[in-house]
Amino acid sequence: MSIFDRNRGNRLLQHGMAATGVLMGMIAGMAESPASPVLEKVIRSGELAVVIRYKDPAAGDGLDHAPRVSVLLHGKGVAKVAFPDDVGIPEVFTTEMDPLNGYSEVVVESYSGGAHCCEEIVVFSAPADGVEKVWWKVRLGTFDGGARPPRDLDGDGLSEIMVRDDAFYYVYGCYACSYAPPVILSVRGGRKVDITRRSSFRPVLRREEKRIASRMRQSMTENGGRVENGLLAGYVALRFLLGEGAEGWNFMLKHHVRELQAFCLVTVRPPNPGIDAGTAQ
Ligand SMILES: [Ca+2]
Repeated sequence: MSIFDRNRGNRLLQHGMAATGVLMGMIAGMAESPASPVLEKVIRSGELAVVIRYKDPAAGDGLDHAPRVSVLLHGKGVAKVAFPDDVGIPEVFTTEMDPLNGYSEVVVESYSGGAHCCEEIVVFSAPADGVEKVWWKVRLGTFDGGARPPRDLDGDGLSEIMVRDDAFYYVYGCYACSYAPPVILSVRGGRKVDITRRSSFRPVLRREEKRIASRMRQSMTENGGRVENGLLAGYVALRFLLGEGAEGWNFMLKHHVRELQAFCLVTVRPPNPGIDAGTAQ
């Protein structure tokens, strides 16, 4: 080994020892870091109290603690849920969704972090036949995007939650060039119900139709009179929801892009045996 190599070797050794020292210091520091406190937020609504327990997401161990939500009626616990895979503070809404019991529903929404997915939505609902019983925990599912506060979409005094049919993303086109039709959800008697097709929501679907029609006109301008297939698929589904599936299907036949758009697609299971599915790239 030359003098240069020996010096270089000594420098590397010194750097290595220094780095090891820093690493050991970091480990010691981590070991000495006190656990961050579990924080508590209480939301009161009439006879209900909703307790949210979480850690500050910015704390060193903030992501190691599953956020938890408990519902108390007259001070007694009637429902609880934990989100072991999620981060941050769950959002809570109390609102009337199911007219068959005497209490507001408690809607809890928790986010997993990451792009697009997932917002998990859980609804707690009182059984109609007993005020002190354990409440039903109705899982509406996990959805693309952020929180969706429940709203009364048809003016009947009951709130609904509008999500999107995420199955339409990445199947016929990339995320940004796809349209996912709406799904309007509620709860009845402890069960999740899809009430999108109710006549009272037709104005909501018509507004959606106008919105997607505008996007499709822009797509036709950019694609020589053709509409991106990711938009068309959701549009056809929306027309089916309106009871106008044949019209939507015929529009698709006239305007779809003939060539396979393989960018960012995913493999999907065919809805019926014997029908070919799209292919992933
Ligand atoms: Ca309503």
